Amino acid sequence: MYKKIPIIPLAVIAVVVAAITAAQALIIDWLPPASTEQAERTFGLLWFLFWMSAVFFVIVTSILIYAIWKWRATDDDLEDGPPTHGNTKLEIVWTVVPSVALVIVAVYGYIVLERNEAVAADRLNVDVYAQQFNWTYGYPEAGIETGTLVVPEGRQVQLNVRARDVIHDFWVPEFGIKGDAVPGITHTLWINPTKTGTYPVVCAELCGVGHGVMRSEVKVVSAKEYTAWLAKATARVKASTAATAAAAKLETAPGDAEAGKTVFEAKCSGCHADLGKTAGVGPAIVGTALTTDQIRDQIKNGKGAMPGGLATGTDLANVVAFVESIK
Ligand code: HEC
Ligand SMILES: [Cu+2]
Repeated sequence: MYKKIPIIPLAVIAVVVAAITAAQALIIDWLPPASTEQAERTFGLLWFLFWMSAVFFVIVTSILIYAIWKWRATDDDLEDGPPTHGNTKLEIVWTVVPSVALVIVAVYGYIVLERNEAVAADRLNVDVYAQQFNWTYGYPEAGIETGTLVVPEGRQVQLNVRARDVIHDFWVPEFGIKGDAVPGITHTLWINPTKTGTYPVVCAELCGVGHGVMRSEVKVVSAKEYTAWLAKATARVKASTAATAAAAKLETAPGDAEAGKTVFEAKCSGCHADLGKTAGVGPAIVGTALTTDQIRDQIKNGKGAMPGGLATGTDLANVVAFVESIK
């Protein structure tokens, strides 16, 4: 009833199909170089899945090609095929083989997931903030924020991915990780960088008109370089915080109305005529209902047609004192 298996033609077809399958897999550079332990494991699993599928693909495709070529019905053949009953042996084989294959893949996949998400006690915590259309990175232990993600090689990094507006997706192809940034949710990812270098951070979730340019960079540096970078970044943030605090202190210190008058004549008289007594481009200031804080805020930040930043520091404190003195 069954024809003998045509071993030789089938083998020839299989060799050709296998060669084409292997060539497209090997010639094209499908994956970026893995630069974390997670990427090494994930890419390994991916290739294992591919080669396993390739084996089945070659078997099925070769039989299909042979059947189409050899057993094709002629144009005038309108008969039904001969009725055949199932083949128990064959059915057992095509049930057991895929089942075993699936179990192998499931176990391998589980092992990769388990190892990729094994949390190290000495891990470095970094907050990743996605926002239309850029990325910011916070180092909670150091209290700083940066625009480029810098992480040390050889130490686990925990990325706490969050969104400040809409849904984004944090993706570093070389790291082999990708995670949605969803408002209200913290998505945790772990990486163990193994290769120093600079890699792209890509937003992988359509998030608005600027989505295509929502890129950033991550630098993997040696542990020593990381410590040096962190110290420098922390010092810079401290210095600018101190400068801002010092400026705020100057602005809010009690001002000298007499010195403020000079500032007013130089910076304000163009719009507030007659030392603020009558209206020019701006209204008369004498008798203003604004509080001291409101006056300071108005001069600092501007309002309507009045530009901000005309007086800063001690000048600001003095001109506020002057406006107060003519209230
Ligand atoms: C370019 C013109 C211009 C200059 C220069 C300018 N102002 Fe004004 N100022 C305005 C205008 C216009 C308003 C009204 C703004 C509004 O409420 O929309 C205003 C409003 C104010 C008010 C609020 C008055 C009120 O009662 O609401 C104060 C106080 C004031 N100016 C102080 C100053 C001081 C002090 C300076 C100098 C450091 C200054 N302005 C320089 C145009 C100017
Ligand atoms: Cu996006």
